[in-house]
Amino acid sequence: MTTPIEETLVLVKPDGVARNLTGEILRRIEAKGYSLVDLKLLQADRELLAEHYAEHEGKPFYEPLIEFMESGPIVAMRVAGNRVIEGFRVLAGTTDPTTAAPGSIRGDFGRDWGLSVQQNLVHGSDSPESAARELALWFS
Ligand code: RTP
Ligand code: MG
Repeated sequence: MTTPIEETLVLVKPDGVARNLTGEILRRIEAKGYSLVDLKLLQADRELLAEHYAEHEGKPFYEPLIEFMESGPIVAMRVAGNRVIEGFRVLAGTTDPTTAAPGSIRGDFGRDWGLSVQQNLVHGSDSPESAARELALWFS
């Protein structure tokens, strides 16, 4: 039985782009065997970010998160591979960089800036439904 190849949305957040980590993040994705299907550098506007983070509207970290995501360019990638949605989240590590496992992107490069945990370098879709929704949003 064959499993259909999945696609996920990966974002290198403004902190990752500013710290010149885009290449390192892409290297890890490719080294794992996933394929880059599409990529762009963009300045996200509030409308796009509000749609992207709609599930977090009303939470205390929502406004600072949107402001951070608007603060500089983002690299958006469409990445394909077998179980890539789950696999990229393992590559990324847990949300909080302080406790993310060494060997993961957030574990190896994430810093606690004392600003909650917004600046954690990357985003990856968390389910097939999120991936479909987010890919349509960022690569329409
Ligand atoms: P992401 O969506 O960015 O891949 O991260 P995630 O699934 O690991 O985390 P999620 O719960 O979806 O939160 C989205 C982003 O919001 C920021 N955040 N801040 N308590 C806080 O201050 C807090 N919690 C979450 C992070 O940037 C997180 O990645
Ligand atoms: Mg999430």
